[in-house]
Amino acid sequence: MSKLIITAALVGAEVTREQTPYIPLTPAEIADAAFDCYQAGASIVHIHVRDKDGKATQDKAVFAETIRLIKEKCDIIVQISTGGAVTARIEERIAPIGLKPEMATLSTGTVNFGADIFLNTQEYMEKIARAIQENGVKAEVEVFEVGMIQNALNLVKKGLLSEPVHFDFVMGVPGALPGTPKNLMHLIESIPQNATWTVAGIGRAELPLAVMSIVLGGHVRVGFEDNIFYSRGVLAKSNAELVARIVRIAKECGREVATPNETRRMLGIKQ
Ligand code: KMH
Ligand code: ZN
Repeated sequence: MSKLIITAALVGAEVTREQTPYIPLTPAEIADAAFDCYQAGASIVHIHVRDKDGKATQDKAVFAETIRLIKEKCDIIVQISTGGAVTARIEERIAPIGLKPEMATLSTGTVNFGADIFLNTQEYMEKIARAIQENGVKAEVEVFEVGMIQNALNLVKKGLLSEPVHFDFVMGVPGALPGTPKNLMHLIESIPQNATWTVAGIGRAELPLAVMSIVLGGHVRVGFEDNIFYSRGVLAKSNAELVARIVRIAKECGREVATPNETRRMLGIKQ
């Protein structure tokens, strides 16, 4: 089995200080959290950024500052969100790809997102995929529903997405695919043989799906974007605490954890 790639989704667009006082919001806080996760064993950070009021923004300058502060501390791979918040316009979502981060997300379909709609029309998907390709960035395809796999493969056929494709199965978003073992097996069986995959279980689905992925040869995403609890009713004190638990479980299962450079080689990322 390959080494385990751990992604820390540090902040997201939706989680608030009222929900957890531990969420990093400013560029400096996000960079500190990234460094702590790097030391704990994460090789990728998936980042969103917030404005001065703590609201989600796709402001390129805030992304630039955050990436600069992270890179000052460590060589963890930075993956920027092109999803942003459900309210973000397509131009705003695309803007930070111009910073040429090592990775960026690409959501390949529209989905209910709690009480909202996360809109990813064919036009949006193609615009984001093209920007990712033109900037030499490695895409991580965000899959919230099974049909999104086919949409991604259609982008491959159109020459807008390179193979091997790296998928992130985001499972358990209210209104979308539930985070069950059976659903995860179906997603794994639905992607091409040469693809790589990671799983981001939302809320209480985070830990069981991560454990499944460790033993099945997939990769794992944890962090406050997806889940703020360490155990039932107990808030995690940091993103790194969630990463450290995955490292311990992986080691117990005999799965080694990948460094950032090993992850770059596995995903074909040019530094
Ligand atoms: N915040 C969600 C609406 C991504 O980062 O690419 C979208 C999201 C996906 O988080
Ligand atoms: Zn995200």
